[in-house]
Amino acid sequence: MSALIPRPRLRVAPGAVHVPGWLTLDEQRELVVACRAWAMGPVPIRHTRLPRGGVMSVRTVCIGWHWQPYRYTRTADDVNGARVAPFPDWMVELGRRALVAAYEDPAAGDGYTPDTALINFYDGDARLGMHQDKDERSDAPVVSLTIGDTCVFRFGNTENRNRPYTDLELASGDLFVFGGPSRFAYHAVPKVHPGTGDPATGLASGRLNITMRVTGLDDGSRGRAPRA
Ligand SMILES: O=C(O)CCC(=O)C(=O)O
Repeated sequence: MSALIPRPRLRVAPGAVHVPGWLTLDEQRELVVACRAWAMGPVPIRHTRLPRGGVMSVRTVCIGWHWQPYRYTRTADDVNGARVAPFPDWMVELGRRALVAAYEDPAAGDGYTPDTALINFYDGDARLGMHQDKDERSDAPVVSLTIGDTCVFRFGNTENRNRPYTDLELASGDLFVFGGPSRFAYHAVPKVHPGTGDPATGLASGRLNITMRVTGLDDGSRGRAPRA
């Protein structure tokens, strides 16, 4: 008989915390249903085109605000011009609960109001290179949720794409939060392990990742703006 090896909660760097198995199976199922609907529209999930002509291997759909390199807009001008689906209140609540769990502080979620989420789908070959999440005007934490296949998640430093970095595995139901001194750390997904997810989540294959963020934008704002 095989025993499940418990995976401990890990503070990877100041402000960066991995909480394994945070989402229940029911929560994962509900998120899969919601993400599947968002992937259909009003803006369909797509491979993001990069300014130099490359195409990302990950497929992405956004809610709240649409991200394209390297700005947020309400309408998906690089896809079909439609306004993205609104960011639901239940997801704001989920984001707040995530901060409480990650920082083990009942007040950690107070005032946290994420207004965008990038929903990434990785098939077995998809990867994401080292990058910073820096198109937001806010330094509020990023809340990242994994459903489906396990991946290698590389969490680096705030200076450059190189070492030092830590490689860890994010499995279905895991939460990863990066805020505070780690908010602008470089990070990447160099590998997904196909076939490691549990189809009971509703995801037969691949990896779903949801990153909630605070853009710091309002409807009067467009494009990249310097952080305060
Ligand atoms: O898939 C992940 O775990 C990371 C996603 C990410 O880095 C991003 O959307 O910017």
